[in-house]
This record gives sequence, structure tokens and C-alpha cells, in this order.
Amino acid sequence: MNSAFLLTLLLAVAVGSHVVDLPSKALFKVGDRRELACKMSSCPEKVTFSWTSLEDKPLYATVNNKDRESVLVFENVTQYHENTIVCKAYCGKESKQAKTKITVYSFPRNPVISGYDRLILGNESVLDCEVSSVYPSEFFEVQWLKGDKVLKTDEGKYGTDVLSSSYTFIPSSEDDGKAITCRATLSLVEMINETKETSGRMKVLSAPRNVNVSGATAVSLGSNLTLTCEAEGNPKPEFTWTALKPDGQSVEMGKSQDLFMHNVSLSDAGTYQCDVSNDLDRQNTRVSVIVQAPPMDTLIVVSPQSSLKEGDTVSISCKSSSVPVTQVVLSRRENNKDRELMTSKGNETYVILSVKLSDSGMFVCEAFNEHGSQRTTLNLTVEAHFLEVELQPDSVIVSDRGSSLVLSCQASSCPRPEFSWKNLSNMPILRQNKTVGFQSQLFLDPVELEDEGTYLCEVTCGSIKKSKQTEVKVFSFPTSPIIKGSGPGLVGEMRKLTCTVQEVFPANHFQILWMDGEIEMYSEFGSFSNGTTNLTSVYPYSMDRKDQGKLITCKVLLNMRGVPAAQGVRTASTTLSIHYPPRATKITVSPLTELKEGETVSISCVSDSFPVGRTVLSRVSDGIQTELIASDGVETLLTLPSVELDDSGFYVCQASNMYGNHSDSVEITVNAPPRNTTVEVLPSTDVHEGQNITICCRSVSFPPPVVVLSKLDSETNIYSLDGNFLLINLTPNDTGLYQVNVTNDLGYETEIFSINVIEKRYDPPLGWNDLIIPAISLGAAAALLSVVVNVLRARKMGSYDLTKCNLGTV
Ligand SMILES: *[C@@H]1O[C@H](CO)[C@@H](O)[C@H](O)[C@H]1NC(C)=O
Ligand SMILES: *[C@@H]1O[C@H](CO)[C@@H](O)[C@H](O)[C@H]1NC(C)=O
Ligand SMILES: *[C@@H]1O[C@H](CO)[C@@H](O)[C@H](O)[C@H]1NC(C)=O
Ligand SMILES: *[C@@H]1O[C@H](CO)[C@@H](O)[C@H](O)[C@H]1NC(C)=O
Ligand SMILES: *[C@@H]1O[C@H](CO)[C@@H](O)[C@H](O)[C@H]1NC(C)=O
Ligand SMILES: *[C@@H]1O[C@H](CO)[C@@H](O)[C@H](O)[C@H]1NC(C)=O
Ligand SMILES: *[C@@H]1O[C@H](CO)[C@@H](O)[C@H](O)[C@H]1NC(C)=O
Ligand SMILES: *[C@@H]1O[C@H](CO)[C@@H](O)[C@H](O)[C@H]1NC(C)=O
Ligand SMILES: *[C@@H]1O[C@H](CO)[C@@H](O)[C@H](O)[C@H]1NC(C)=O
Ligand SMILES: *[C@@H]1O[C@H](CO)[C@@H](O)[C@H](O)[C@H]1NC(C)=O
Ligand SMILES: CC(=O)N[C@H]1CO[C@H](CO)[C@@H](O)[C@@H]1O
Ligand SMILES: CC(=O)N[C@H]1CO[C@H](CO)[C@@H](O)[C@@H]1O
Repeated sequence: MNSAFLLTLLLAVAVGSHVVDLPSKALFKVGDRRELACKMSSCPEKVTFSWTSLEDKPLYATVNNKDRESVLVFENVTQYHENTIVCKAYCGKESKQAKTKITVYSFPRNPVISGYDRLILGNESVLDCEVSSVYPSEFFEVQWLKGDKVLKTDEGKYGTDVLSSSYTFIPSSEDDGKAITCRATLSLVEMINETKETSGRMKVLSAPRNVNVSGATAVSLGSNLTLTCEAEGNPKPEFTWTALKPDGQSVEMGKSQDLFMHNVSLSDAGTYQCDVSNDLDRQNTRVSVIVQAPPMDTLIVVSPQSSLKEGDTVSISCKSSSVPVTQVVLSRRENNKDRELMTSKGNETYVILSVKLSDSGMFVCEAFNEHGSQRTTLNLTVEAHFLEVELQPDSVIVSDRGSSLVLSCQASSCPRPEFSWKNLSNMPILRQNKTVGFQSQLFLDPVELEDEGTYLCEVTCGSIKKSKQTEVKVFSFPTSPIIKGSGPGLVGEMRKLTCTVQEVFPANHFQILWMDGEIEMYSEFGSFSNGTTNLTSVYPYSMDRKDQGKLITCKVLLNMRGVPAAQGVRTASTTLSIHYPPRATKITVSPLTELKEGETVSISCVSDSFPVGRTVLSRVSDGIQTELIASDGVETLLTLPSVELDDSGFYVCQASNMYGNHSDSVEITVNAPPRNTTVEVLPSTDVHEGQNITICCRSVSFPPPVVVLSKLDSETNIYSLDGNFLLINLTPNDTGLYQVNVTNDLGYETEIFSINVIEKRYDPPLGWNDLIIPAISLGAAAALLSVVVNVLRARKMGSYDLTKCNLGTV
């Protein structure tokens, strides 16, 4: 600055006689107090000065005039003082002027930098630099420097009084501690070249990183273990060691970088974690500590552990815990040699899906590592299943053709039985089967003749094979027999009954039995046939009346063991129908055929015919037949509640049907004691001596009566069978009362009458004994009579009507 003044001074000296002495340039600093002197030293007199501003603004200064000098005082320079000022000096009449250009600047403070002391490693960071109260800003330049290296240059912009500059970068770890400088430079050409700068040391923070554990992680049992945890990070991280137990617990092992363990045991093996942390973050790393030892706890484990049965799935595990192993070998001990089954790097499990008996034996598990080996053995015992097979139905099953038969085979004590159905002929079984779990079923549905045979259910259970068999027998007996040829026939004809039973099997086990009621009459057996047959039996018979209505049964028997009783027999029955004309017609009178008048009689007629026809009961009397009763059927009954003599006669019963007729008859006699006896004396009861008298005695009776005539005063009886008496040559001695006694078995009736004989004088009169002569001599008594008897039989049966006493006829 001083040199600048010197320069302006020198220039002013160069002017003519009177010279206005005024620096041509002036550089003011804001805030300073500055004076600007305008001199004209060469003027001997008092000089008059005037100050004018060339720019359109006031001078903002006070003037302090002296004789040959005028001082413009700027008490407090501001940017408004920038101006070009003219100083005009008057020396007398002569005036001279000079001008000066005032330039103002402001650059009072150093730059202020921020953001450099907490940089984050790797994060984009912004450093700020601020320079305040600058003027004229456009002449400033702000620079960022790292060490000597310029990182960035910003030009000041016009019109601000604060300069700002940012520097954006990604700090690296090398930046930590390095100086960063913000340099501001004001360059006003030929006037000022001022620089201010501020530096700071960068601080680059970083989260812990590159965490690393060094040291041997595999240690021998009993030795010491040292692990060192290393990490980078700013600020310097802190370390914590933690043991992570298998059960999830974590145990702090120390807060230092090193983890030290003395005399390690197997339980010290495991995972250890090194935690690294600083203000910014935390990090960790884990290491597995292996305790090296020969294999220990080598185990051979069989699962399931219970007794093994053939076919079970078994797994044999070979494991070695606690110590790392390099190889595990499972072998089978055979003939004192190990046969390797499996080899692996760690644990291994050998699975036998279906163990066999031959899998029994020793298994060896050997674990190896670089420190040695360990061997364990297992004695595997496999037992056979106690297989049991049951077949239902068992032994022999007799099945109805067309029915449904299911053979059920059940296996027990075997977890996975294998079923197989066979027959004895080893032919394929075409029938449907169904096997589920422990049961296999064979469906013979419907049962056919071809299904006959022996069926085997064979079950295999590992090495065990068992079978059960059953024999299936088929029978066919679907319908009842049918009898033919049993229609009606005439007695004496020969007939054949046939009995047919259809579709039977096995025919040779069938028997056809003909039965008359319960009596077996004839039987026939079927003969062998390989298929179903129709069996027929013929039974000839003669139509005999005694077989009428007989129930003939055709009984078909299936004589085969196992056939249900209900299915083993079927029958058909027919009733014989024998036709014949009526026979054995029988008329029966009850109670007797000889009756007393008034009694009750029943006349029944029974006949035998088939088919039944008609029965007619008639009475025949005097050759005239009177039909009394007729009925459809083989019997008829007539009841006479009170018989009369007229009912006597022949009773004829005639039965008839389409084949003929047959009759029977009976005589019925009705007896009655004499009654209604009348005596007729002819010509008169009064006769003359010597005359003849006919006595006609009439009576109703049956059987015919004996009529006894007796004179009441005599002891002589005259008998007459017809009731007529002829008294000849009567004498007065014959005058008297006479009695007729009409008698039959049932009783008698008497009539008394008188005869009066008028005397005629001649003598001697004949004795009574000589005069009365019975009409018909009967025995000794009859010989006494000389009576002519004319017996007339009454038209009505059973009565005598002595209507005529014809003396002329004897
Ligand atoms: C100069 O002026 C500024 C602003 O106008 C003011 O802040 C400062 O106090 C002044 N200085 C003096 C010595 O008057
Ligand atoms: C300012 O000074 C520096 C060194 O002192 C120089 O390099 C630069 O050129 C100067 N600038 C001006 C405008 O004089
Ligand atoms: C293990 O460390 C203990 C001290 O803690 C020391 O006495 C011992 O000798 C070390 N053992 C080995 C094998 O270095
Ligand atoms: C082997 O089995 C044991 C016991 O079950 C277990 O502790 C161990 O971690 C297993 N090892 C491997 C490598 O699986
Ligand atoms: C294995 O077990 C069976 C049955 O328990 C026994 O008879 C056999 O001797 C055992 N074998 C060995 C080698 O122990
Ligand atoms: C069941 O029937 C099928 C086919 O008909 C046959 O392959 C299978 O062997 C039968 N099963 C048995 C247990 O016989
Ligand atoms: C029965 O025997 C005949 C010949 O003897 C044969 O053709 C037929 O196939 C046999 N039927 C059955 C069911 O065996
Ligand atoms: C048995 O009789 C029926 C009916 O008459 C007939 O259809 C069938 O063919 C007969 N069967 C035999 C084996 O003769
Ligand atoms: C028989 O006598 C009875 C009375 O005793 C009489 O009613 C009846 O008519 C007589 N009959 C004849 C045929 O004379
Ligand atoms: C009639 O005759 C019968 C039998 O001969 C006899 O019993 C009866 O007493 C006689 N009657 C009279 C009245 O004589
Ligand atoms: C008078 C009269 O006629 N008498 C007769 C009676 O019967 C006897 C014998 O039959 C006769 O010889 C009589 O003439
Ligand atoms: C003719 C005749 O015999 N007369 C006799 C009638 O009865 C009396 C007495 O009994 C007799 O003396 C008669 O002789």
C-alpha cells in the first residue's frame, strides 16, 4: 500500500507550475478512518478547494480545509465511499484540478470451516467454509486445500457479503488427521492481494469393521486356547467375548481383545462370539472352537429299541458326539470280519425297511478322526413273527349255487402280511379278491359249480409262511319238485306219477323218495353228473279205491353233509283222486226196522262213490215207488217222527254218479195193537135154529191178529186168523153173548155181541162143539171151526180190513 502511495505522489510531481497534489487512486478498507488530502503547495496564497463527486452520490465525508491543503475525512469507510472524486484548487485565478478513484474493500475475518471433525468413513460428507463481511465479493476466490493440494476453487459472486463454499467428498480412512484448509483471496489488481485461510484436522470416524479373530480354534483337549479379536474402527472399538451355549444361553467371557482358556475340556468346544463396538456401531463375529480329541461317546443305536420282529423297519444309527469326527463307519460283523455298510463324514443312519431274520447279528460303529478312533457294537436280534392265519369259514363249506360266499382270511401277529389265494390244482383264481391290512377276502359271488374246490389262503410274513385251507362244495337245489300225472282216474287204471326236480347238483347226492303219508314206498337215487341236471322219478300205481284222497309225497333229499337242514329237503305232494261208481250203498234204519206205531224212526242211506253223485230214498209199496227224499252227496237221512202203519214198506236208497248207480233197500214194518175192531154178524144176530151165521170181525192191527171167538158162558174158544167165523146150524143153545178177542203181539181188543137163536122144534140140537166150525182149521183148535174165511188184505200195508164176509168163498 505504501508503494502505491509513492507511485501516485510521483505522478503528481510531474504536473506544471501549479500542481494539485492528489493521489489518483486510494484504497480504503471498510471501517478504517481515512483522510484524503488535496494540496497545491506552489500557490503562495490561500488556496480555495472544492470537492465534487463524479458519481451520482454524496461524498459521505467531512472537509477540513487548510491554507494550501484540503483534507477530506472519511470517519468510517463503507462501501458507499467508493467513488471518483475531483478536487479543484483555486490559486488566485488559476485553478487546477485533480481526481482520485477511491476503491473500498472489506476482508476482516478469516474463513470459518465446519464439518471436518466428525466425518463418517465412506459416507458422503460436506465441508463448509464461510467468509463473512467481504467486499467486493466478486474479487474473492475461495479454495479448498488438502495439504498443498487444491481440491476446489470457487469464485466469489457479485453482491454478497458472505462467501460460502462447500466441498463434498467421501472420506477415506487416510483422510483421518489430515489438514483441510479453506483459503480466501481478495485480489484487486495492483492494489491488494490479500489472503486469509483457516485449517482444521479432519477427523474420520468409522464403525467397527474387519472384525477378525486370530488364533487356533481347534485345540487339543487339555491345552490352552487363546483367541484374539481384532477390528478396525474410529474411535477404537471395545471388545467383549461371549460363549454361546447350545442351550441358547450366552456367558460373557471377558471384556478384552483376547480370549484365553486354560486346560480346555470338551465342554469348552462351541461357538464364541467377539462383540466389537464403538460410538458408531457394533459388530461381532463368531468362531467355533473345536476341542480335538479322539472320538468319544460313539454310539450305535437301534430304533425301535423294543424287540425287533421280522419285517419291521429299523434304523441303526452310528453317531459320535462331543468330538468332531472325520469318518463314521457302520459295519456288519460277519465271520470275524467287518463288512462295511456305510461310511460318512458325520453321523449316519442305516435303515433297513424290512428286517429279515438274517439281519440278526453284530453291527459295529467306528468313529475316526485324526486323533484316534472309537468302536462300539450292537447285537441286533430279529425275531420271526408268530404268524397266525385264520380262514373263515374253515374246513368245509357247502354253499348254495347262486348264493354269495366270502372267504375271509385273517392274519394276525404280522405287521405286513402278504396274502395269496390258491387252489389245489394251481389254476388261477379268477374270482375277485380284496385285501386290506390284515384281511384278504375272496368273493365267490354268486357261487357257481366251477367254484368247487379247495381254497388256500397263504400268508407270508417275512420268512414265515402259513396257510389255511377250506373246501368249498357247491350244491344246487333251487326249486321244489313238481309232480305230474296225478289227475283223476277210474278205479283199476294204471297210472304213472312223475316227480321232477330241476337243476340239481350234485345229482348223485340226491334221493327221490315217494311216500304214502309217512310210509316210504319207493326211492331212487340220482346218478353222477358234472353239471346241474333235472332228476325225474316215475312211480307207477294202480288206481285203487282205497287210495282215494291219499297224499302222495315226492320228497327230494339232498344227502350232503353241510347242507342246511332247511335246504336239504324239498317236497311236493299230490292227493290221489280215484273215480268209481257208487258202491256199498247201505240203508240203515234206526232204531229198528220193526216199529210200533207212533215211534220215531230215522232212515239213513250212505253210499260210496267218487265223485259223489246223488242219493235218492224211495218207498216201494204195492209196486209203486214214491220218492221220499233226494240229496246231492253220498248220504241222505229221513226221519219219520211218528210212524204210521202206512209207513211200512220197502225203502230203497239209490246212489248214482256219472259212472253208474247202486242201491240198497230195507223193509220197515210198523206194528200196531188191534183197534177199531168191528164185528159184523150176518145175516143177523137173530136167526132161526139151523141157520148159519157168519161173523166178520174187523180190526186194524199189525201184525195180523188172531181172533178168538168165544161164547161167554162157555169155555170153548174158536180161533181165526182172518177174523171170520161161520157158525152153522145154530141151535137155541147157541143163543148167548159172544166175545171176539182180537189179539196180536202188541195187545188185544175185545168186542162182545149177542146171538139169539130162535128154537125150531126138532131135536136133538147139536152141541156147541159140533156146531161151530172155524173157517180155516189151524191146528187142533182150527179143526173145530167150519167157518169159511175170506181174508182180504187191506190195500194199506199193515192193516187188515175185513170188509167182505163172503160166505160163499172159502
Ligand atoms: C462505522 O460504521 C459502521 C456501520 O455503519 C458502524 O458499525 C461502526 O460502529 C462505525 N465505527 C465508528 C468508529 O464510528
Ligand atoms: C498475489 O500474490 C500472489 C503471491 O504473493 C501472486 O502469486 C499473485 O499473482 C498476486 N496476484 C495479483 C493479482 O497481484
Ligand atoms: C497354559 O497356561 C498356564 C497358565 O495359565 C501355564 O501354566 C501352562 O503351562 C500353559 N500350558 C501350556 C501347555 O502351554
Ligand atoms: C451326531 O449326533 C449327536 C447326537 O445326536 C449330535 O450331538 C451331533 O451333533 C451329531 N453330529 C452331526 C455331525 O450331526
Ligand atoms: C446276540 O444276542 C443273542 C440273543 O440275545 C445271543 O444269543 C448271542 O449270543 C448274542 N451275540 C453276541 C455276539 O453277543
Ligand atoms: C387278487 O386278484 C388280483 C387280480 O385278480 C391278483 O393279481 C392278486 O394276486 C390277487 N390277490 C390275492 C391275495 O390272491
Ligand atoms: C362235464 O363233462 C362234459 C363231458 O364229459 C364236459 O364237456 C363239460 O365241460 C363238463 N362240465 C363241467 C362243468 O365240468
Ligand atoms: C331242466 O328243465 C328245465 C325246464 O323244463 C329246462 O329248461 C332245462 O334245460 C332242463 N335242464 C337240464 C339239465 O336238462
Ligand atoms: C178207529 O177208532 C177211532 C177211535 O177209537 C176212530 O177215531 C177212528 O176213526 C177209527 N178208525 C177206523 C178206520 O174205523
Ligand atoms: C183175550 O185173549 C188174550 C190172549 O189170548 C187174553 O190174554 C185175554 O185175557 C183175553 N181177553 C178176554 C176179555 O178174555
Ligand atoms: C139153512 C142153511 O142154509 N143151512 C146150511 C148151513 O151150512 C151147511 C154146511 O155148509 C149146509 O149144508 C146147510 O144147508
Ligand atoms: C139139542 C140139545 O143139545 N139140547 C140140549 C140143550 O141144553 C140142555 C141143557 O144143557 C140139554 O139138556 C139139551 O139136550
